[in-house]
Formats: sequence, C-alpha cells, structure tokens
Amino acid sequence: MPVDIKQLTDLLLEGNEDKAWELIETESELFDSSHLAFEVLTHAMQLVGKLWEENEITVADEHLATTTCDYVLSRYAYAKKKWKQPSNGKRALFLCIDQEQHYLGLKMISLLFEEYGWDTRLLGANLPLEYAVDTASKWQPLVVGISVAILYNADQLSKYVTELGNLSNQPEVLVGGRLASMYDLSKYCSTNTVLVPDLKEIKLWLEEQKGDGRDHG
Ligand code: B12
Repeated sequence: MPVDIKQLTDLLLEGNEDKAWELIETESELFDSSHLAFEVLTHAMQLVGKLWEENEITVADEHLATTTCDYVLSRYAYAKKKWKQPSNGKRALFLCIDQEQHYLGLKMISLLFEEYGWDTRLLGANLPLEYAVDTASKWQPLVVGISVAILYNADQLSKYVTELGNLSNQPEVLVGGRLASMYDLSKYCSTNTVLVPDLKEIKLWLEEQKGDGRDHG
C-alpha cells in the first residue's frame, strides 16, 4: 500500500479534510489511479468499523470519518475532471436499497464509471423501490448499480433486482457492496444479475464494456 492506512484513518477520524486530501494528492501512485485511491479509502473506512466494533471510537467519530471521506472523494473527482474520458453516451444509475445507509462505496463506483465516460446519476442511500423504478423507467439507464452492506437488508434485494431488471429497456443490474464481497448473493438475484465483489472486478467489467457498442434508446 502506498499510504499508511492508520495515518489516513486518524485524519478521517479527526475530520482533517485538507490533510487527508493531501495524503492522497501528494502520493502520485494514488493520484494517478482512482482504483488505488479508492482502495486505500476503503481500507481506512474498514479500520474505522473495527475501531467502532472495539469501542475505541464513538458513533459520532464514525460519522465524522464518513463525511471527511465523502469530502475527499468529491475533491478527488474534481481534481481529476480533466482526465475524464469523453462521454460514451451510456447511462448508469446508482442507488442503495431501502434502509441501506452505506453509500460511500456506491459513490466510488459511480465516480469510476464517470472516469470511463459514462453519464451517471448517484441516488445515494436508502432509496425506496418505487422511486428507483420511477427514475429508471424515465431516465432509461443501461446499467443500474445497487449497493448492499447490511445482511438484514439483503431480503429486499431480490425485489429490486427483479423489478429493475424487468423494465422495458432491460438495464443490466450490477450488485456490489460489503455483502457482495463477503457472501454469494446469487439466491437474491436473477441469472442476469452481475455480482461484483470488489474494485478489481468492476474495473475489469468497465474495461470489457469499452468495446461494446450498445447504447441507451
Ligand atoms: C461508515 C459506516 C457507517 C455509516 C455509513 C455512512 C455512509 N454514508 O456510507 C453510518 C454511521 C451511517 C453507519 C450506520 C450503520 N452501520 Co455501519 N459501517 C460503516 C463502516 C465503518 C464503513 C462503511 C464504508 O464506508 N466502507 C467503505 C466502503 C468504500 O466499502 P464498501 O461499501 O464495501 O464498498 C466497496 C465495495 O463493496 C464496492 N461497492 C460498494 N457498493 C457497490 C455497488 C456496486 C454496484 C458495485 C459494482 C460495487 C460496490 O465498492 C467499494 C470499493 O472498495 C462499516 C465497517 C466496514 N467494515 O465496512 C460499518 C458497518 C458496515 N456498519 C455496521 C452497522 C451494524 C451499522 C448500523 C446498524 C449501526 C451503526 N451505528 O454502525 C447502522 C445501520 C445503518 C443502515 N441501516 O444502513 C456493521 C455491519 C455488520 C453487519 N453484520 O451487517 C459494520 C460492518 C460495522 C461493524 N464492524 O460491525 N455505518
């Protein structure tokens, strides 16, 4: 790892937005590769989770680390805007299922898609199915990306996958998030759902799509 994860975690927990950003910006390996930058931020947030579990930090500390990480992600995206690929005309919609608050990973994935030239809409945390369906049927994305982190939310996943996958333009449904990296979620999904365990896999998927001529209607 090009960065000391503990040092980054401490800066996130202090809410030190500028120093956390500088750590990423000044490490050229991270500034050049969103993949690596997002990986270190993921590890830092996982360490925040461990510290919370061990009662080393409070819920308020966890929230501060989250808002600081979110800031760093937005600043990263802004700083790298000029390296973005020109638009490929493809649309991707991103959302977390109802009651699911963990959206930082979804934001990373949305930013990666943008970097590859996709037009994205990031609907964030906790989106009831009816609104997901309404937006997807109006905006007609080629891809709908869903994030799920908490096990008791997984039961709802199959409804999202089925209803979104059955829309008239039949978007490809990608499912990721902490649960997808830990368990086989195929029993909640359809045969067409793409389960994505980590950043490496989504990068491979995005590379594969580069040559694919499909676009939205
Ligand atoms: C920050 C955090 C919160 C924040 C969320 C803020 C936010 N806006 O995201 C807050 C404080 C709100 C929160 C709340 C809760 N949390 Co919480 N939280 C975390 C923590 C510390 C970090 C999560 C995170 O940001 N990880 C970093 C991201 C980048 O990783 P990621 O989501 O896995 O995403 C990666 C991939 O999965 C992938 N990906 C993600 N989404 C998608 C989507 C697609 C389409 C694709 C292709 C890929 C993809 O991309 C990312 C790239 O690396 C974790 C600890 C952990 N180990 O994850 C606990 C954790 C997930 N939380 C947990 C719990 C229990 C809760 C609460 C119930 C209680 C609490 N106070 O913590 C509530 C429940 C809220 C709810 N209903 O959802 C537990 C879950 C345990 C379990 N058995 O399910 C964890 C593991 C903490 C722990 N150690 O116990 N939490």
